Amino acid sequence: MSKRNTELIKKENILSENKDIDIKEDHFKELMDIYTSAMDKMTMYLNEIKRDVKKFYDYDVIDHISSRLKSPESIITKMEKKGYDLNYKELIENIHDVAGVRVICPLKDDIYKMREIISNIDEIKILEETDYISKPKKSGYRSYHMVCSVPVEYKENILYVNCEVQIRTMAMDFWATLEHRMKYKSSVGYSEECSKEFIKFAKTVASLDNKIGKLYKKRHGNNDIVVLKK
Ligand code: 0O2
Repeated sequence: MSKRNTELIKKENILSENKDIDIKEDHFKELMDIYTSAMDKMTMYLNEIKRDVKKFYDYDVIDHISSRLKSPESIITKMEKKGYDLNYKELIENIHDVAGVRVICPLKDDIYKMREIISNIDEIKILEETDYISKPKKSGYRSYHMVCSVPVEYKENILYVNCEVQIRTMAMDFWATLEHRMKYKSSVGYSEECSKEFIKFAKTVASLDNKIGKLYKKRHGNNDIVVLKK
């Protein structure tokens, strides 16, 4: 359990320890507002990075940024699937992707540059990192995931709120978006054969990312972006 997350629980009596979740009540909406603020704050930092790198290096390390708040149904489904009690304490402590921000980069190397830049932002604490690029999921899914703790002003307090940042290339995003729609979150059953097809597509995408990366380096050299302290 992150210490920062505990602060979110303690400071807010709305999130009293074992109160059961009711997605229709104001407590839940208030909590979602807090997560929305974290998501917006993270997006703001990322937009600043995008702008600064463009300004100083004339380089687009980020193609685009998107964000989403996990739907109440998806939160409950995930908690049930993972066997958590449906109360606020369990939600805040264990579900790290309620606030989610996605960073889409042109090249695979950009992902690791972004990771470094994000970890140098003083206000942000990295709680967890998963490199699904060097170690893809069984499905073929590739992305770099970071669970960040983001400071958010709330009723004259500073709360530290978790926000998941997913960093991936445009090619990885193409695969993940379609696989998410067609298979990962689809209610339509998928055959073993189709799953194997998706794994093959993921390998094609990975190879494409590597080839484009090599070609870029050959023509433009390394992009030595010096990590700026924010
Ligand atoms: P939503 O609410 O639909 O946007 P998990 O491994 O999923 O049981 P965990 O430990 O939270 O749970 O994993 P992680 O690393 O946070 O991954 C969860 C998110 O990663 C998913 O969010 C997807 O966005 C993405 N993801 C993970 N695996 C796959 C995959 O096989 N295919 C695709 N397309 N995306 C994946 P949700 O659940 O979609 O959240």
